[in-house]
Amino acid sequence: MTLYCATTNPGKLREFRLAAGGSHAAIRIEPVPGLNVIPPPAETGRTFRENAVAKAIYYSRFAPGATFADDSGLVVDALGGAPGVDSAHYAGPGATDDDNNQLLLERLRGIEERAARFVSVIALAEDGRLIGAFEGVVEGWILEAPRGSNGFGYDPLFLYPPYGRTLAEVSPEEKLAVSHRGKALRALLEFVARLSSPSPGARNGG
Ligand code: ITT
Repeated sequence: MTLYCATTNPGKLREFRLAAGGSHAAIRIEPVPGLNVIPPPAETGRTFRENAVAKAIYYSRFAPGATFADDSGLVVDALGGAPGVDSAHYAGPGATDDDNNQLLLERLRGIEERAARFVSVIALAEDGRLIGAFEGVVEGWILEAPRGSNGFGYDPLFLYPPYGRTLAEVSPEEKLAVSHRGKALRALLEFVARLSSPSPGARNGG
């Protein structure tokens, strides 16, 4: 079956496709048709869940089948949870990943307590109705300078302690195995696989 993916972020799309190509190869992930000409919805929610649900419901009206959206970001304890739902535009409208990373380093200058986590909520909707929402979290530590060139966003500053490397220094497969998005997406794919396989009762004719 095909799941339509509503993201304008190429880094997210690469990770979704990589995940679907693994243990759930029967589920294809395609971008929502014409996504680049659909006006994006305002992301006004105060939580990742609110924004993910709003995006999935909105974009599902433009897609021919079940559609999912991810709302995600970086939560830094010492900054009271910032950048949080503002992660994509932390340094202002039109900010690049570099701009956001620079601002994060400035805000954390001189601060020793640098615990942080990435959070992803993936919501699934069809025809404007919510079907489910799935959350994933990965705990880490913000470095004082970027390391690595894989991934996207805040990955070069996000040390994943069990690897001893940032998420920009590991392979896409290594990132997906432990990341917030990998966890949320695996929950989504397992949910969809269960929905689309016949129940044991139905298989036995009962
Ligand atoms: P869509 O809404 O179109 O999916 P977006 O990039 O605007 O794209 P969000 O509003 O969810 O998506 O913002 C997510 C931001 O959080 C993203 O732009 C990065 O700055 C950061 N982020 C999320 N996941 C990340 C990851 O795996 N690695 C690094 N940064 C991440």
